[in-house]
Amino acid sequence: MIAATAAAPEAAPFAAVERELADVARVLAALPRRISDIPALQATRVGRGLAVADFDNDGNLDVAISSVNMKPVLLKNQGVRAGNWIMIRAKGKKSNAFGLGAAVTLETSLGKQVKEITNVASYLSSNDIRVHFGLGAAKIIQRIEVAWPSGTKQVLTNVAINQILVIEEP
Ligand SMILES: [Ca+2]
Repeated sequence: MIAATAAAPEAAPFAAVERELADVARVLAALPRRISDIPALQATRVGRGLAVADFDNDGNLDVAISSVNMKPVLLKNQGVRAGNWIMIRAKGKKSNAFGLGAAVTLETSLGKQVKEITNVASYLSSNDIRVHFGLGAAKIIQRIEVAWPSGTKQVLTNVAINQILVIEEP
């Protein structure tokens, strides 16, 4: 007879994504009822480029839109912040100066997130070269690993939240 053993609980692979989606839902719930209620979006325009960046370094991502024959629009995100955050600016030495192509893996008590540093955006636009992570209710970042394009791996531990962190390639 084979004794039954309790299976180890599987880590919820999408728990971090579900938490991030819940954060987005909370932010959306705080927005005006319809997107067309936002004054800056009431004008008819032929939009071309769109770039996402934290223009005022407050931890909320903002949006800039360029249009044909019209002044560009900057939509400053003044919504309710649903949680903690960190933004990371990678400075390469052996790799490119902006760290483009580096993979950043971040671990908190709420789970793991991975993002690539890229500035790819829409037509003739460039997003913030700093990578933004939403952290929800996490109070500290237990581990950050940067896999640089050069092949170098760098690890930081016990990193403070709600900051813009510059990480230089060793
Ligand atoms: Ca902002």
